[in-house]
Amino acid sequence: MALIDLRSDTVTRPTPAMRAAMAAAAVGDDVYGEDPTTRALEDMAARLMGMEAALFVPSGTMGNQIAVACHTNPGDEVLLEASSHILQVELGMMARFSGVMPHPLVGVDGAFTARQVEEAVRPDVYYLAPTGLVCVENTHNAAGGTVWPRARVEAVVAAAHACGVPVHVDGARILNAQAATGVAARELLAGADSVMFCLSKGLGCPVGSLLCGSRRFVKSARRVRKALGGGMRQVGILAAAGLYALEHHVERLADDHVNARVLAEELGGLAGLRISPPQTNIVLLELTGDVAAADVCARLRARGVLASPAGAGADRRRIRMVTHLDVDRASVLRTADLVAQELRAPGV
Ligand code: TLP
Repeated sequence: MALIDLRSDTVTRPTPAMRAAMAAAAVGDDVYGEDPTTRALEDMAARLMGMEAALFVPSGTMGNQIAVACHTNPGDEVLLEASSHILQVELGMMARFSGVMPHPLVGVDGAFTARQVEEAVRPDVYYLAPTGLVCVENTHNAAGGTVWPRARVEAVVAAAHACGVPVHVDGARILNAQAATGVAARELLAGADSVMFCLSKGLGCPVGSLLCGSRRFVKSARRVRKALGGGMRQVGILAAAGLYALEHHVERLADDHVNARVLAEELGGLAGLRISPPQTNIVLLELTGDVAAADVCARLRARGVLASPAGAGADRRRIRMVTHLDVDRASVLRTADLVAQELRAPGV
């Protein structure tokens, strides 16, 4: 039985053409700055994001945490959305590694407002922790792959900058936001100071993310990456996958969005399920009956479909399904069919 893996867009495997590009990559020692393929990827990423420079990092988590470390001083507060990846799924590393304190803002569909930023930034009073950074997550994972409208990012950036506070964008899936809106990623950043985006999600690479910002920022980011043990040597093998993906896998992200919409539409009428139309490639299924997400996921697994329970608590009622390169229309239709069967099954 061929598995349909909808747990995440991180599960993609490199295509034969991507593997061929990796095998053919020119390499050198990147810690000496001598890996031409990595240089080419970093240049391309910086151009794509409208930034001066970029740094190849092993993961989105490392990219985000380096950004937090470079933008802040220990003791600072960081304004970020309450269910954001940096706060919820990065092991509390902002506190442990950078010594900063999260100041969560509750957003709607993962987006907070400029007003919330203005109200949360600490005044310059000697006994208050200074606000060191604002983080925006676009698309917002836990909210269901929702897109921050450009105007909202622009207003948040303006509010932060008016207080002298930089803005970092966790753009793990910013190219999905680009595909969904038709607005270039560099425009969606709306003057933010740094962005991290992932190659190993919808773009289908085996490893890697890019952290982009000013030349000065990337210079300090490179030092922090090395301090974390993230200096890599003949990493052009991986960078070649990134170059290949940026050339061949960006446009097709729109296909994943169509598949996500089809999945949501097919499931739409089912009793016991509530679904909002997905904006990008993440579909959140909310179970309205008495059944736990883990039970439904276990039943689906037995029938060859992998999906993840989402949200907080042991009796979670939400299931996340993510479309990607390795999921075609037929798989999505089969999934919808199996979910319908399982929700109608006795005991559900
Ligand atoms: N997200 C993963 C899991 O960690 C939840 C997933 O399957 O969606 N920012 C955002 C918005 C992310 O969704 C992720 C990964 C990261 C950062 C971290 O990237 P990695 O996994 O490369 O460290």
